[in-house]
Amino acid sequence: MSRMRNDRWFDNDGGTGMLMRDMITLALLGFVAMVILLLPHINPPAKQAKDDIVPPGNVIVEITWPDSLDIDVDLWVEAPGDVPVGYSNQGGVLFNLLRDDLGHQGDATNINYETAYTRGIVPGEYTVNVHLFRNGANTYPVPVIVVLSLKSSKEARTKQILKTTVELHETGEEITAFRFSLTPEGTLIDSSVHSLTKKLRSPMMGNSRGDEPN
Ligand SMILES: [Ca+2]
Ligand SMILES: [Ca+2]
Repeated sequence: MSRMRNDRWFDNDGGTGMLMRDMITLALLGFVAMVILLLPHINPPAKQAKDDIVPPGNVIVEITWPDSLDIDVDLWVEAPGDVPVGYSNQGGVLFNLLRDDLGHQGDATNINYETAYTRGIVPGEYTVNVHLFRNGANTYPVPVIVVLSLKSSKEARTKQILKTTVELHETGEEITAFRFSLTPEGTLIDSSVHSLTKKLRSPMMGNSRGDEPN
């Protein structure tokens, strides 16, 4: 009788089975704890990669010119029914200029880059101009690469649709890089693209940052 009670309450293998169960339980708890600790780190890389490819804006215009040159080029854009947007008027109804790049002045890096973008798309004709404000490098001509990208809806991917290079030959020169029309759905009308000159800067602006005529 006494032997039966012992068999009931105590392992017959001298405690080895209980030890194994404890070790397995501890291993499982350790594994679960490790998974819980790692969970926050599993998804962010994919999410971050997705965020990285979504620039702001729906109609995006970018200009670049040689980083090595201390030259102040200006981007001027005009949306349908809106006022021209450039260094002296950096926000319209549709377009915003992100920053007036002054060449090497006031830059933390030597990048020479200006960008303007819309919030939303309205149908009609858009104009993109570049203007040579100051040439501290005294090097001519100044090549300026102009790129137009479109993001036709919140869900759509941003696509580069136009690219050209224009050359500026003197201070004060303003060149129309391209004019183009978009449909209400935000689609480029291929036959609408041309570069007939349309001045966007006011003739009264002169060539000073204070918008005073020379
Ligand atoms: Ca500029
Ligand atoms: Ca710069």
